[in-house]
Amino acid sequence: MRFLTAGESHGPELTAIIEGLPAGLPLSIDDIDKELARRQVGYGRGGRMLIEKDRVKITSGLRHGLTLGSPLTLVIENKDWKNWQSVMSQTEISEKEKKKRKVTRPRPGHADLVGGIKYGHQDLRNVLERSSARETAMRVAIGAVSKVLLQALDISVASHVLEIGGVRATLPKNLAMSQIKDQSEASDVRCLDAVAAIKMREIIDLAKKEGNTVGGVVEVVVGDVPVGLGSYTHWDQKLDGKIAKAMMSINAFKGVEFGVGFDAARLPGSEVMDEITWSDLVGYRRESNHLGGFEGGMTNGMPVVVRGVMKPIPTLYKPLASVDIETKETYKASVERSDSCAVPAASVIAEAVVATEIANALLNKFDSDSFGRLKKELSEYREYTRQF
Ligand code: EPS
Repeated sequence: MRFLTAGESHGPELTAIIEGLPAGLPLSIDDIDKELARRQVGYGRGGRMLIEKDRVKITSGLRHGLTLGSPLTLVIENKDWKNWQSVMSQTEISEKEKKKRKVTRPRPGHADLVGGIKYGHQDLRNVLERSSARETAMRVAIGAVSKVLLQALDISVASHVLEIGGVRATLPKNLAMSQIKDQSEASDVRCLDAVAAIKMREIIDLAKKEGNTVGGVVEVVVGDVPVGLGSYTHWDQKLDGKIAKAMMSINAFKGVEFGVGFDAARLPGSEVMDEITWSDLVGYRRESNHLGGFEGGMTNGMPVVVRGVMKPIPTLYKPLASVDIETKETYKASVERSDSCAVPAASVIAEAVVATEIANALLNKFDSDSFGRLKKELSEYREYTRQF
Protein backbone atom coordinates (compact mmCIF):
# COMPACT_ATOMS: atom_id res chain seq x y z
CA MET A 1 0.00 0.00 0.00
CA ARG A 2 1.25 3.49 -0.77
CA PHE A 3 -0.33 6.89 -0.63
CA LEU A 4 0.18 10.51 -1.53
CA THR A 5 -1.38 13.51 0.16
CA ALA A 6 -1.84 16.95 -1.38
CA GLY A 7 -3.40 20.26 -0.42
CA GLU A 8 -2.65 23.63 1.14
CA SER A 9 -4.03 24.62 4.55
CA HIS A 10 -6.25 27.38 3.13
CA GLY A 11 -6.66 25.90 -0.34
CA PRO A 12 -9.93 24.35 -1.49
CA GLU A 13 -9.32 20.82 -0.20
CA LEU A 14 -6.95 18.08 0.93
CA THR A 15 -6.66 15.03 -1.30
CA ALA A 16 -5.13 11.55 -0.95
CA ILE A 17 -4.87 8.55 -3.19
CA ILE A 18 -4.26 5.20 -1.48
CA GLU A 19 -3.06 2.45 -3.77
CA GLY A 20 -2.74 -1.22 -2.84
CA LEU A 21 -5.75 -1.77 -0.57
CA PRO A 22 -7.32 -5.21 -0.86
CA ALA A 23 -10.65 -5.60 -2.65
CA GLY A 24 -13.71 -6.52 -0.62
CA LEU A 25 -12.94 -4.62 2.58
CA PRO A 26 -16.17 -3.21 4.07
CA LEU A 27 -15.66 0.57 4.44
CA SER A 28 -18.00 3.46 5.12
CA ILE A 29 -17.68 7.24 5.11
CA ASP A 30 -18.69 7.17 8.80
CA ASP A 31 -15.64 5.03 9.65
CA ILE A 32 -13.44 7.88 8.41
CA ASP A 33 -15.55 10.84 9.60
CA LYS A 34 -15.56 9.62 13.19
CA GLU A 35 -11.74 9.57 13.21
CA LEU A 36 -11.61 13.04 11.64
CA ALA A 37 -13.88 14.32 14.40
CA ARG A 38 -11.61 12.82 17.08
CA ARG A 39 -8.66 14.82 15.71
CA GLN A 40 -10.60 18.07 15.76
CA VAL A 41 -11.41 18.16 19.45
CA GLY A 42 -9.10 18.54 22.45
CA TYR A 43 -8.33 21.20 24.99
CA GLY A 44 -6.05 23.93 23.66
CA ARG A 45 -7.16 24.02 20.03
CA GLY A 46 -7.47 27.42 18.36
CA GLY A 47 -10.04 29.24 16.23
CA ARG A 48 -9.55 27.27 13.02
CA MET A 49 -11.22 24.18 14.46
CA LEU A 50 -14.40 26.17 15.00
CA ILE A 51 -14.51 26.76 11.23
CA GLU A 52 -13.64 23.27 9.99
CA LYS A 53 -16.05 20.36 10.21
CA ASP A 54 -13.91 17.71 8.58
CA ARG A 55 -15.83 15.20 6.49
CA VAL A 56 -14.43 12.90 3.84
CA LYS A 57 -15.65 12.44 0.29
CA ILE A 58 -14.63 9.23 -1.47
CA THR A 59 -14.38 9.66 -5.23
CA SER A 60 -12.89 6.34 -6.34
CA GLY A 61 -12.13 2.81 -5.22
CA LEU A 62 -15.36 2.08 -3.30
CA ARG A 63 -18.58 0.49 -4.54
CA HIS A 64 -21.59 -0.75 -2.59
CA GLY A 65 -19.70 -0.33 0.68
CA LEU A 66 -16.73 -2.49 -0.36
CA THR A 67 -13.28 -1.49 -1.59
CA LEU A 68 -12.61 -2.38 -5.22
CA GLY A 69 -8.85 -2.95 -4.97
CA SER A 70 -8.41 0.08 -7.22
CA PRO A 71 -6.96 3.38 -5.92
CA LEU A 72 -9.12 4.89 -3.16
CA THR A 73 -9.34 8.67 -3.48
CA LEU A 74 -10.18 10.71 -0.38
CA VAL A 75 -11.09 14.39 -0.35
CA ILE A 76 -11.55 16.71 2.66
CA GLU A 77 -12.88 20.16 1.98
CA ASN A 78 -11.28 23.16 3.75
CA LYS A 79 -14.26 25.20 4.90
CA ASP A 80 -11.93 28.13 5.63
CA TRP A 81 -11.04 28.37 1.92
CA LYS A 82 -14.04 30.60 1.26
CA ASN A 83 -12.29 33.25 3.42
CA TRP A 84 -9.01 32.86 1.50
CA GLN A 85 -10.11 32.59 -2.13
CA SER A 86 -8.29 35.69 -3.29
CA VAL A 87 -5.15 35.09 -1.14
CA MET A 88 -4.97 31.48 -2.37
CA SER A 89 -6.09 32.20 -5.94
CA GLN A 90 -4.54 29.89 -8.52
CA THR A 91 -4.55 32.69 -11.09
CA GLU A 92 -2.62 35.98 -11.03
CA ILE A 93 -3.96 38.70 -8.70
CA SER A 94 -3.01 42.37 -8.27
CA GLU A 95 0.19 43.34 -6.41
CA LYS A 96 -1.94 45.13 -3.82
CA GLU A 97 -3.98 41.97 -3.17
CA LYS A 98 -0.82 39.83 -3.05
CA LYS A 99 0.63 41.96 -0.27
CA LYS A 100 -2.43 41.50 1.98
CA ARG A 101 -1.41 38.16 3.57
CA LYS A 102 2.21 38.07 2.40
CA VAL A 103 4.50 36.57 5.05
CA THR A 104 8.06 37.94 5.20
CA ARG A 105 8.84 37.42 8.89
CA PRO A 106 9.60 33.72 9.40
CA ARG A 107 8.55 32.09 12.66
CA PRO A 108 11.44 30.46 14.57
CA GLY A 109 10.90 26.70 14.70
CA HIS A 110 8.55 26.63 11.69
CA ALA A 111 9.46 25.59 8.14
CA ASP A 112 9.04 29.22 6.94
CA LEU A 113 12.64 30.41 6.51
CA VAL A 114 14.35 27.22 5.40
CA GLY A 115 11.48 26.39 3.03
CA GLY A 116 11.67 29.90 1.58
CA ILE A 117 15.41 29.63 0.97
CA LYS A 118 15.12 26.11 -0.46
CA TYR A 119 12.29 26.82 -2.92
CA GLY A 120 13.09 30.49 -3.59
CA HIS A 121 9.79 31.78 -2.16
CA GLN A 122 9.78 35.47 -1.26
CA ASP A 123 6.26 35.09 0.17
CA LEU A 124 6.68 32.57 3.00
CA ARG A 125 2.96 31.81 2.82
CA ASN A 126 3.97 29.54 -0.08
CA VAL A 127 5.80 27.42 2.53
CA LEU A 128 3.51 27.59 5.52
CA GLU A 129 0.40 26.66 3.55
CA ARG A 130 1.81 23.19 2.96
CA SER A 131 3.96 22.78 6.06
CA SER A 132 0.87 23.47 8.19
CA ALA A 133 -0.40 20.63 10.33
CA ARG A 134 -3.65 20.86 8.40
CA GLU A 135 -2.17 18.03 6.32
CA THR A 136 -2.55 15.69 9.28
CA ALA A 137 -6.32 15.64 8.73
CA MET A 138 -5.63 13.53 5.66
CA ARG A 139 -3.15 11.33 7.52
CA VAL A 140 -5.94 10.60 9.99
CA ALA A 141 -8.30 9.74 7.12
CA ILE A 142 -5.74 7.29 5.71
CA GLY A 143 -5.19 5.94 9.23
CA ALA A 144 -8.96 5.48 9.58
CA VAL A 145 -9.02 3.24 6.49
CA SER A 146 -6.03 1.35 7.94
CA LYS A 147 -7.81 0.99 11.29
CA VAL A 148 -10.87 -0.46 9.54
CA LEU A 149 -8.60 -3.06 7.95
CA LEU A 150 -6.88 -3.82 11.27
CA GLN A 151 -10.13 -4.06 13.17
CA ALA A 152 -11.50 -6.50 10.61
CA LEU A 153 -8.39 -8.60 11.36
CA ASP A 154 -8.93 -8.33 15.16
CA ILE A 155 -6.02 -5.93 15.68
CA SER A 156 -6.86 -2.90 17.83
CA VAL A 157 -5.17 0.49 18.10
CA ALA A 158 -5.47 3.05 20.91
CA SER A 159 -3.66 6.18 22.02
CA HIS A 160 -3.46 8.55 24.96
CA VAL A 161 -1.58 11.60 26.20
CA LEU A 162 1.14 10.90 28.75
CA GLU A 163 2.47 14.40 29.27
CA ILE A 164 1.66 18.06 28.52
CA GLY A 165 3.87 21.03 29.39
CA GLY A 166 5.85 19.05 31.97
CA VAL A 167 2.79 17.50 33.69
CA ARG A 168 3.05 13.72 33.46
CA ALA A 169 0.30 11.16 33.99
CA THR A 170 0.84 8.52 36.67
CA LEU A 171 -0.60 5.28 35.36
CA PRO A 172 -0.89 1.67 36.50
CA LYS A 173 1.14 -0.91 34.55
CA ASN A 174 -0.55 -3.16 31.98
CA LEU A 175 -3.56 -1.04 31.09
CA ALA A 176 -6.19 -2.94 29.11
CA MET A 177 -6.85 -1.74 25.55
CA SER A 178 -10.48 -1.03 26.44
CA GLN A 179 -9.37 1.13 29.38
CA ILE A 180 -7.04 3.18 27.16
CA LYS A 181 -9.73 3.62 24.52
CA ASP A 182 -12.61 4.53 26.82
CA GLN A 183 -10.75 6.76 29.25
CA SER A 184 -8.78 8.71 26.62
CA GLU A 185 -11.98 9.34 24.68
CA ALA A 186 -13.70 10.66 27.81
CA SER A 187 -10.94 13.21 28.51
CA ASP A 188 -10.51 16.47 26.55
CA VAL A 189 -6.75 16.15 27.01
CA ARG A 190 -6.92 12.41 26.22
CA CYS A 191 -5.22 11.68 29.55
CA LEU A 192 -6.00 8.58 31.62
CA ASP A 193 -4.95 10.21 34.91
CA ALA A 194 -7.77 12.54 35.98
CA VAL A 195 -5.60 14.48 38.44
CA ALA A 196 -2.84 15.10 35.88
CA ALA A 197 -5.53 16.09 33.35
CA ILE A 198 -6.64 18.96 35.59
CA LYS A 199 -3.05 20.22 35.82
CA MET A 200 -2.60 19.82 32.05
CA ARG A 201 -5.60 22.06 31.43
CA GLU A 202 -4.16 24.64 33.83
CA ILE A 203 -0.81 24.59 32.00
CA ILE A 204 -2.59 25.03 28.65
CA ASP A 205 -4.67 27.94 30.04
CA LEU A 206 -1.55 29.59 31.36
CA ALA A 207 0.31 29.18 28.06
CA LYS A 208 -2.66 30.68 26.20
CA LYS A 209 -2.85 33.63 28.58
CA GLU A 210 0.85 34.29 28.11
CA GLY A 211 0.74 33.98 24.30
CA ASN A 212 2.79 30.82 24.57
CA THR A 213 2.41 27.17 23.54
CA VAL A 214 3.12 23.79 25.18
CA GLY A 215 4.14 20.38 23.85
CA GLY A 216 3.98 16.89 25.30
CA VAL A 217 4.25 13.14 24.90
CA VAL A 218 1.70 10.79 23.33
CA GLU A 219 1.59 7.00 23.43
CA VAL A 220 0.13 4.57 20.90
CA VAL A 221 -0.62 0.94 21.77
CA VAL A 222 -1.49 -1.75 19.22
CA GLY A 223 -2.89 -5.01 20.54
CA ASP A 224 -3.16 -8.53 19.03
CA VAL A 225 -0.44 -7.90 16.48
CA PRO A 226 0.78 -11.12 14.85
CA VAL A 227 4.39 -12.22 15.34
CA GLY A 228 6.85 -11.38 12.58
CA LEU A 229 5.69 -8.17 10.88
CA GLY A 230 8.75 -6.39 9.51
CA SER A 231 12.10 -8.11 9.04
CA TYR A 232 15.59 -8.25 10.55
CA THR A 233 17.05 -9.22 7.17
CA HIS A 234 17.55 -5.70 5.85
CA TRP A 235 17.73 -2.29 7.54
CA ASP A 236 14.86 -0.76 5.63
CA GLN A 237 12.53 -3.68 6.36
CA LYS A 238 12.55 -3.14 10.14
CA LEU A 239 9.01 -2.20 11.12
CA ASP A 240 10.01 -0.23 14.22
CA GLY A 241 12.16 1.88 11.88
CA LYS A 242 9.21 2.49 9.58
CA ILE A 243 6.96 3.40 12.51
CA ALA A 244 9.62 5.75 13.91
CA LYS A 245 9.82 7.49 10.52
CA ALA A 246 6.04 7.80 10.32
CA MET A 247 5.90 9.27 13.85
CA MET A 248 8.71 11.71 13.09
CA SER A 249 6.82 12.84 9.99
CA ILE A 250 4.01 14.26 12.17
CA ASN A 251 4.34 18.03 12.38
CA ALA A 252 6.31 19.19 15.45
CA PHE A 253 7.40 15.67 16.52
CA LYS A 254 10.99 15.61 17.75
CA GLY A 255 11.53 12.12 19.13
CA VAL A 256 10.19 8.56 19.26
CA GLU A 257 10.72 5.66 21.66
CA PHE A 258 9.46 2.08 21.98
CA GLY A 259 8.75 0.30 25.25
CA VAL A 260 11.13 1.49 27.96
CA GLY A 261 12.68 3.68 25.25
CA PHE A 262 15.48 6.00 26.39
CA ASP A 263 15.40 4.41 29.86
CA ALA A 264 17.09 1.39 28.23
CA ALA A 265 20.30 3.43 28.45
CA ARG A 266 20.07 3.45 32.26
CA LEU A 267 18.67 0.00 33.04
CA PRO A 268 20.56 -3.31 33.31
CA GLY A 269 19.96 -5.84 30.53
CA SER A 270 17.92 -8.04 32.88
CA GLU A 271 15.34 -5.24 33.18
CA VAL A 272 15.20 -4.46 29.48
CA MET A 273 14.85 -7.90 27.84
CA ASP A 274 11.53 -9.71 28.12
CA GLU A 275 11.72 -13.32 29.34
CA ILE A 276 10.20 -15.95 27.07
CA THR A 277 7.59 -18.47 28.24
CA TRP A 278 5.48 -21.05 26.41
CA SER A 279 2.01 -22.51 26.99
CA ASP A 280 -0.17 -24.90 25.04
CA LEU A 281 -2.92 -22.34 24.68
CA VAL A 282 -1.02 -19.32 23.34
CA GLY A 283 2.39 -20.68 22.32
CA TYR A 284 5.32 -18.33 23.02
CA ARG A 285 4.86 -15.19 25.11
CA ARG A 286 6.91 -12.53 26.87
CA GLU A 287 6.26 -12.05 30.58
CA SER A 288 6.94 -8.33 30.29
CA ASN A 289 6.94 -5.84 27.42
CA HIS A 290 9.96 -3.62 28.01
CA LEU A 291 10.86 -3.70 24.34
CA GLY A 292 7.47 -2.37 23.24
CA GLY A 293 6.57 -5.36 21.07
CA PHE A 294 9.70 -5.41 18.88
CA GLU A 295 12.71 -7.69 18.63
CA GLY A 296 15.03 -7.44 15.63
CA GLY A 297 12.76 -4.92 13.92
CA MET A 298 9.93 -7.48 13.96
CA THR A 299 6.76 -7.61 16.02
CA ASN A 300 7.08 -10.29 18.73
CA GLY A 301 3.36 -10.69 19.42
CA MET A 302 3.32 -8.39 22.46
CA PRO A 303 1.47 -5.07 22.15
CA VAL A 304 3.36 -2.46 20.13
CA VAL A 305 4.01 0.48 22.48
CA VAL A 306 5.37 3.62 20.86
CA ARG A 307 5.67 7.17 22.20
CA GLY A 308 6.30 10.43 20.42
CA VAL A 309 7.44 13.82 21.70
CA MET A 310 5.73 16.89 20.27
CA LYS A 311 7.46 20.22 20.67
CA PRO A 312 5.33 23.28 21.50
CA ILE A 313 3.73 24.73 18.35
CA PRO A 314 6.10 27.39 16.96
CA THR A 315 3.39 29.95 16.15
CA LEU A 316 3.32 32.17 19.24
CA TYR A 317 0.87 35.00 19.92
CA LYS A 318 3.77 36.63 21.77
CA PRO A 319 6.25 36.08 18.96
CA LEU A 320 10.00 35.56 19.19
CA ALA A 321 12.62 37.63 17.39
CA SER A 322 13.10 37.04 13.70
CA VAL A 323 14.40 38.85 10.63
CA ASP A 324 12.26 40.30 7.82
CA ILE A 325 13.46 38.59 4.63
CA GLU A 326 12.83 41.77 2.56
CA THR A 327 14.48 44.41 4.78
CA LYS A 328 16.74 42.14 6.88
CA GLU A 329 15.64 44.13 9.91
CA THR A 330 14.94 42.45 13.22
CA TYR A 331 11.24 42.07 13.87
CA LYS A 332 8.93 40.00 15.94
CA ALA A 333 7.92 36.95 13.84
CA SER A 334 4.57 36.86 12.05
CA VAL A 335 1.56 35.93 14.14
CA GLU A 336 -0.68 33.42 12.42
CA ARG A 337 -3.72 32.11 14.23
CA SER A 338 -2.54 29.17 16.36
CA ASP A 339 -3.40 26.48 18.86
CA SER A 340 -1.86 26.79 22.34
CA CYS A 341 -1.66 22.99 22.57
CA ALA A 342 -2.36 20.34 19.94
CA VAL A 343 -1.00 17.34 21.86
CA PRO A 344 -4.44 15.65 22.27
CA ALA A 345 -4.96 15.92 18.49
CA ALA A 346 -1.42 14.63 17.94
CA SER A 347 -2.29 11.50 19.89
CA VAL A 348 -5.06 10.74 17.36
CA ILE A 349 -2.67 11.49 14.48
CA ALA A 350 0.01 9.22 15.98
CA GLU A 351 -2.58 6.45 16.27
CA ALA A 352 -3.38 6.92 12.57
CA VAL A 353 0.20 6.82 11.30
CA VAL A 354 1.07 3.77 13.40
CA ALA A 355 -2.10 2.00 12.17
CA THR A 356 -1.07 2.81 8.59
CA GLU A 357 2.39 1.27 9.02
CA ILE A 358 1.03 -1.88 10.70
CA ALA A 359 -1.63 -2.26 8.00
CA ASN A 360 1.01 -1.84 5.32
CA ALA A 361 3.25 -4.47 6.93
CA LEU A 362 0.33 -6.93 6.91
CA LEU A 363 -0.46 -6.19 3.28
CA ASN A 364 3.20 -6.76 2.38
CA LYS A 365 3.41 -10.05 4.24
CA PHE A 366 0.23 -11.76 3.06
CA ASP A 367 -1.69 -12.21 -0.18
CA SER A 368 -3.64 -8.98 -0.12
CA ASP A 369 -5.44 -8.73 -3.46
CA SER A 370 -8.68 -9.61 -1.71
CA PHE A 371 -9.63 -9.04 1.90
CA GLY A 372 -11.01 -12.59 2.14
CA ARG A 373 -7.63 -14.11 1.18
CA LEU A 374 -5.79 -11.80 3.56
CA LYS A 375 -8.03 -12.75 6.48
CA LYS A 376 -7.69 -16.46 5.76
CA GLU A 377 -3.90 -16.30 5.39
CA LEU A 378 -3.53 -14.32 8.59
CA SER A 379 -5.69 -16.75 10.51
CA GLU A 380 -3.62 -19.71 9.22
CA TYR A 381 -0.43 -17.87 10.08
CA ARG A 382 -1.62 -17.11 13.61
CA GLU A 383 -2.26 -20.83 14.08
CA TYR A 384 1.20 -21.64 12.68
CA THR A 385 2.90 -19.24 15.11
CA ARG A 386 0.88 -20.63 18.02
CA GLN A 387 2.04 -24.17 17.22
CA PHE A 388 5.68 -23.32 16.38
C1 EPS B 1 -1.48 25.43 11.79
C2 EPS B 1 -2.10 26.63 12.08
C3 EPS B 1 -3.56 26.72 12.35
C4 EPS B 1 -4.02 25.38 12.87
C5 EPS B 1 -3.66 24.36 11.81
C6 EPS B 1 -2.18 24.14 11.82
O1 EPS B 1 -4.32 26.96 11.18
P1 EPS B 1 -4.72 28.42 10.72
O2 EPS B 1 -3.46 29.01 10.18
O3 EPS B 1 -5.77 28.27 9.67
O4 EPS B 1 -5.23 29.10 11.94
O5 EPS B 1 -5.38 25.40 13.18
O6 EPS B 1 -4.28 23.14 12.04
C7 EPS B 1 -5.32 22.83 11.22
C8 EPS B 1 -5.83 23.59 10.30
C9 EPS B 1 -5.82 21.48 11.47
O7 EPS B 1 -6.75 21.03 10.77
O8 EPS B 1 -5.29 20.84 12.39
C10 EPS B 1 -0.04 25.37 11.45
O9 EPS B 1 0.54 26.42 11.18
O10 EPS B 1 0.55 24.28 11.42
